[in-house]
Amino acid sequence: MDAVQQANSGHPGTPMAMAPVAYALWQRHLRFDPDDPIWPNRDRFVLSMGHASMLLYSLLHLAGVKAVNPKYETLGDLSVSLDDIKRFRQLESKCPGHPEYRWTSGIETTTGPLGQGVATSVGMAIASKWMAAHFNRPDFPMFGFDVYALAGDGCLMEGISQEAASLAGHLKLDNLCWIYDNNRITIEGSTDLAFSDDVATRFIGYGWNVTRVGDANDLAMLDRAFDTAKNTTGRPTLIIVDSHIGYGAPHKQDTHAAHGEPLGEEEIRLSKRGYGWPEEAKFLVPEGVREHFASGIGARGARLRAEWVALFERYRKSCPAEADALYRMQHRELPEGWEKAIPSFPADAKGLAGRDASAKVLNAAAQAIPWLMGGSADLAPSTKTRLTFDGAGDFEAGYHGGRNMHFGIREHAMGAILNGLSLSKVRPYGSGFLIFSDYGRPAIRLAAIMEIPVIYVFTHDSIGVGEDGPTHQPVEHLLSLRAIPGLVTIRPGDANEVAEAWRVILQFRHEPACLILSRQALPTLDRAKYAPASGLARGAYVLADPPAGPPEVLLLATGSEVPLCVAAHELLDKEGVRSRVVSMPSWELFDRQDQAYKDSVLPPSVRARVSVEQASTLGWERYVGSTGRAIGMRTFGASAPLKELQKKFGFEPGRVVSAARDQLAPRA
Ligand SMILES: Cc1ncc(C[n+]2csc(CCOP(=O)(O)OP(=O)(O)O)c2C)c(N)n1
Ligand SMILES: [Mg+2]
Repeated sequence: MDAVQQANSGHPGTPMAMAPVAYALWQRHLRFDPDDPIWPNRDRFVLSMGHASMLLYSLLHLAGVKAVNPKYETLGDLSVSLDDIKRFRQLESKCPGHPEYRWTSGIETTTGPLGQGVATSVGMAIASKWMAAHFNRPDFPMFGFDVYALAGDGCLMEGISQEAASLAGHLKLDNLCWIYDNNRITIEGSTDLAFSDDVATRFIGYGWNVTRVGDANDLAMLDRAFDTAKNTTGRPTLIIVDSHIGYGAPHKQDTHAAHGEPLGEEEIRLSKRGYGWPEEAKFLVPEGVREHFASGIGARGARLRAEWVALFERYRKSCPAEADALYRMQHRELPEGWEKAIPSFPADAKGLAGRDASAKVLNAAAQAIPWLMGGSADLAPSTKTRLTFDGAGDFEAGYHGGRNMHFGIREHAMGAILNGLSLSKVRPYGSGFLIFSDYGRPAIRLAAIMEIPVIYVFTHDSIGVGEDGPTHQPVEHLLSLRAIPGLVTIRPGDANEVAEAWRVILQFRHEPACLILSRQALPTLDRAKYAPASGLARGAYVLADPPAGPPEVLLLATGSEVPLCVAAHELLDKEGVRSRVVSMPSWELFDRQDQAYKDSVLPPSVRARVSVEQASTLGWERYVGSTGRAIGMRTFGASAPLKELQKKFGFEPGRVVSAARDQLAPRA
């Protein structure tokens, strides 16, 4: 109440109502050591209703959770000090408006967009099961953590939570527990306005165990519910808790006024009076409270972590290879020599599709990196992301050791689950058609905010899809992914660029990436004739130059348009026009290069420039300049065989040649 009042902004009602629920869970059940909030086998707590962030900041403070630095060390500082709480929602405070992973230690995932947290928790529960299957040995139970997520009406209304709950039930994730704050209030007022689901029946239908606590202040019943969750096997648990938003605020309890604005000084005073709390004291932590937490969650967590660390020491001796893998995985490192697995492809005019080249690279890399796992939203036969080698297996209800995930047709939940896997340090990839990246975009955006190395493989990358037509042909998607800060997009132009793209992406530790691949075959360029594909690492590189003399026109392309520009380049050469082909698979990687490199690829003196990409042209002016020419898509595509579409939309060498000539013509 005090923090929200002081910030003059925030959400007091739900932290007030949920405090006993969070208390019961943290103090009596959660296996979490405040002294080491990144201990690998800790239970996870996700505040899916991120607007109730003050609840989480209060817990982190009162439990004495320590800050972790980027080198994964705890140096003794509190993650959230009382001063941070006093500076709730202010610049640089460890208590921003919504909980932010990587910014405040002890926060397991960034939440705020409703539904993301619960869906992410499913990924964490999957990770726990997978790591148990992969690392545990007789006498060595290295993994087996539980995952708890607190969710409100909003989370349960959102489609993503329904996708995620459906999959969690199907996978029988009995290490997962969602707590539903059934306060029947959202921003506009009562849930009577828009929500009359029978939530219990719905979750029973998903295959969950459902239990109820009729009063959020009933610690004994909460205890029983958490015990039930822990003892339930073969299905996740939903605990429906009836609560009163703004509990104890005499005029605002049970109203939407308690949701998202300060209570006001007078209402706070009256609430404190009702609680038997000193009315005038602000930010008061009474004597003994911190000690109380230390003797509960603190003592339990310290004991469990010490046991785990001792176990790990013995594991290191008995199972050194597994212990090494576990350590590397936790530190986002790769196994020694993994790079040797990356194949290269011989020149081949017929070539192969981006997705087929990727299948080969992914399968090779996954054999070298045992904790690389993922799957597709029911499109693996098309995205070619299935791991096909012996022992890869499927992650299923009956077998949690498989590495092929089947997300079902649930792109949005897939995105959040990938985030949950990555936050648990498994290396995840997910795949689908580029067109459906929109269905998972909010989760992709969160991966970028959290700076976690999730990998997306998006195939069927353009009108190159052909006959499926405009509903399946991405136009604006590439640009819209490029617009997400921190997300690296790579659209390789041939099989060797695909291999180099994987090499680059797999080394990322703090950034998500989208690999954008063609459905159709692309020629594998002769790298004896053209520059090596390793240039991809710098985002853009000179692929081909005129046989003699400096280039007078630059042809910039990505993906399937690289071979198109190579063909145009050869035609121009016959006409005596000196063109340079720049393969530019990644804007983001190129933008990171120093000016000298950028100028060496795109010499500022050469203003005649043509970009070619089967996608929205928006943004290419950054590279072709205001006088350059961007060839791309300005409308939706159409349903026809690829060849006809290339003709209709003008992706033919002749068009590039004439655009290059236009660029060189003297301007009026
Ligand atoms: C995806 C998404 N849509 C909308 C919002 C804006 N929003 C924040 S809280 C909220 C109402 C949430 O209601 P509920 O989950 O019941 O929380 P309570 O009011 O009970 O705290 C809304 C619509 C959001 N954060 N995320
Ligand atoms: Mg509510």
